[in-house]
Amino acid sequence: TQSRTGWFEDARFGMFIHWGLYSGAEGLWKGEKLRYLNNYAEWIRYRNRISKEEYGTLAKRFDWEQINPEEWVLLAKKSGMKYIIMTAKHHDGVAIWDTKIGDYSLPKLSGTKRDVIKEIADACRKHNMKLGFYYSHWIDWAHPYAWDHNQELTGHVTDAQFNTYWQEKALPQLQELLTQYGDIAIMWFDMWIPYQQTIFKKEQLEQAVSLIRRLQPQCLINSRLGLPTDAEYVDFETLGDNQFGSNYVQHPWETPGTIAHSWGYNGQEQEWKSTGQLFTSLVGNVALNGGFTLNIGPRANGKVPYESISRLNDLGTWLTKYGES
Ligand code: JFZ
Repeated sequence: TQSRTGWFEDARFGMFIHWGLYSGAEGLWKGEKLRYLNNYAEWIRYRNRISKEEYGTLAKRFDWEQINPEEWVLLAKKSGMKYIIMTAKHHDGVAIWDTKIGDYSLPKLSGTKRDVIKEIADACRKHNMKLGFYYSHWIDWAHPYAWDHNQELTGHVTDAQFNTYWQEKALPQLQELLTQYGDIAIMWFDMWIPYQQTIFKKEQLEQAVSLIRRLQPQCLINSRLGLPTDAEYVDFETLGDNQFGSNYVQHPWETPGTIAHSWGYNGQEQEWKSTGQLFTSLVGNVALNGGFTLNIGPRANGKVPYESISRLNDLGTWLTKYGES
């Protein structure tokens, strides 16, 4: 097909990468496990009530000698995946790239000149892999005026304050991501309830859409931006996590899923899905016209856990043997 979504409808299988300051915590804070069992390692700042400053010290745990984003791209290729979605900013509010908007970025906190977003963009170009970014537009625990669920880290936020965050941090950062790294195939947002139930105004979300359409006309936008799924600016729907589709759906869709339970690296991880379960999600989704975005959570040294690699190898072996390419 010639439509914007044509390649995505053919792709079916992509890699999600959750990698950020939380990867350095490994699901443990000062010897204390992630509070509340069953919660995600990338939520540790929130769960364990860590201050912004202390959380920033996790940047010292990154091993820049070893970190090599090209390895992630090669792993995706070998696994039969057709796109990668990389966390550029997760709920912790930390920019992985060298943002000019504030000092709370991985490069500045860890005192490196490296920009992993640039490196993964270059590697994707080199290996003919589509690249998308995860950007947490709603929740941002680093900005005093952004959203924080129960507002335990940032306090109560008014509409006017939230708009300050939106205009002064979120939109300018999106602009950076859309202008500094070449072609961006997907912007993957993460607000899993309709905007009417949130602090967002429709106009604010439309500003994000206009920005993306103006700067990257081919870039796809997922439904978790928060606008109605049938709206013309939603290119594909993101169904619930780890969930297979249950009905044939006409429009493009995917589900994100993790190989483990956490999305970010968790040294305490106890729940690894079997290769069979992962196959079931992939094939089940594809049979219902959907796709599967399967997550890895590399460590702070960039290495992908063995449990993930072995499962991806199994998937890739089958796909290259029986798949189209
Ligand atoms: C969200 C994030 O909070 C999480 O850290 C991760 O990035 C994941 C991909 O997205 O978590 C969700 C969002 C929606 C559901 C479950 C977890 N859901 O709809 O079931």
